Amino acid sequence: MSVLMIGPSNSGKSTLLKVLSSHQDTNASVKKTTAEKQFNELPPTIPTVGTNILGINVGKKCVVELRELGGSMAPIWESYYSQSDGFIFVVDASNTQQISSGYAFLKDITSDTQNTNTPILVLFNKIDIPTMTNVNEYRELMQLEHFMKTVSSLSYLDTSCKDKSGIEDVCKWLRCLKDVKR
Ligand SMILES: Nc1nc2c(ncn2[C@@H]2O[C@H](COP(=O)(O)OP(=O)(O)OP(=O)(O)O)[C@@H](O)[C@H]2O)c(=O)[nH]1
Ligand SMILES: [Mg+2]
Repeated sequence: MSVLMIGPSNSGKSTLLKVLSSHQDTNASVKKTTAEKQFNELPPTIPTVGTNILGINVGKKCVVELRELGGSMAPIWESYYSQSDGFIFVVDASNTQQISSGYAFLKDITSDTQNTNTPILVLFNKIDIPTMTNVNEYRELMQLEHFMKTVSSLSYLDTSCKDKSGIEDVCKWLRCLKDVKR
């Protein structure tokens, strides 16, 4: 199974991949460094030109391949839609300047008929950063309610790669994906 991870540049997709990878290792009893444990350090990343891929074990003999495409590659995201069994769409909830591009990208994804039955998880990331606009207002401005009414397979979570909130719920969503009939 393959999940496409897309969203505006700098929203935290590569970071999330690394966090999910280490979350998986932690569950497999690989020891975390003291810095990781004590300071909630973010793993280093650079803007993605091309793709990053991570395999996540979601059950016996079942691996989900998570494929990140950088925000700068938005013009070609579409060419990966047909190979995808799910989408994780990441926005930076601390950056109100991303609301309109987030809305426009999500509209493109949901209005493409190839994606009608494909589950979409929208992540409001970086909720550890204090902002003037809270995450509920951000959702309203992005018209998420409208998307949820029109696309039944769309859900959302609030996440932080820094303090790891929501990360286990992302893993749960990935585990449930294998049971979804498309
Ligand atoms: N505070 C905070 N910073 C984050 C979080 N997630 C990512 N970042 C930071 O956001 C910046 C961009 O992260 P990336 O993961 O490279 O962003 P990206 O979405 O992969 O960007 P592109 O590949 O260019 O599309 C980095 O400085 C990260 O450390 C988070 O949850 N909280
Ligand atoms: Mg990236």
